[in-house]
Amino acid sequence: MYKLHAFAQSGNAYKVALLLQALKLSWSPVHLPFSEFAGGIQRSESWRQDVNVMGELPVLEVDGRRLTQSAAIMLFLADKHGAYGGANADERQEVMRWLFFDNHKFTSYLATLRFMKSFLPTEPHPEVMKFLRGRVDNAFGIAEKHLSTREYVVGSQPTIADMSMCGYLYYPADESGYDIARQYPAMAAWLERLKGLPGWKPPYELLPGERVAPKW
Ligand SMILES: N[C@@H](CCC(=O)N[C@@H](CS)C(=O)NCC(=O)O)C(=O)O
Repeated sequence: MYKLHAFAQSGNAYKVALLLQALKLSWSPVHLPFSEFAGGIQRSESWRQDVNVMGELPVLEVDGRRLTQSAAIMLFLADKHGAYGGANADERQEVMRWLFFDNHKFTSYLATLRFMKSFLPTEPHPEVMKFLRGRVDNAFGIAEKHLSTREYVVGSQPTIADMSMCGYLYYPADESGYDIARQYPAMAAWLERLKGLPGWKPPYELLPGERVAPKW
């Protein structure tokens, strides 16, 4: 039985939950309430010592170990269960390439922008938001072009690269300000295809915790 430390607002935790579902594994969430996360509990010395020295979710508990970093967790699960890691060595290399792109450029700017727009206690500075939108537009443009000629990010079947890149894309449009269905048709079609993954559910149904109305 896997235990996933998570809350519904965490797209990074959602990535791992999607893979656990797709692999049809038995798992249960360990809920960190979003109010505690927003209050910064993950930055405390005790939380870092007890849960994750990097001060982040997701954390996956398995066989007495605590695995962290969604991409590393997904690579571990794909290897262990022999699925979604790419059909051969070339695809595996491509999966890694897109995972790194996702973590550095695709998820990170989008997640930061969404967090600032929806959850910051004080109104974010317009210039900061403009900068982040520029970075997101750039990353989305790359994904849109890539997906306009193919069904999945790597190869002809879904992989963990898809599950990583879609992690923040099923949240309601008002949380990030991006309406993907309207603005990015190839990405929108790809997101519809990924709903066919075994056990797929949107984040607020798959992970524990309530929606919080966007603040800004
Ligand atoms: N690269 C990490 C990013 C994890 C991450 O940033 N998680 C957020 C929650 S979605 C977090 O715990 N942030 C804590 C903080 O920045 O203080 C991953 O993919 O697991």
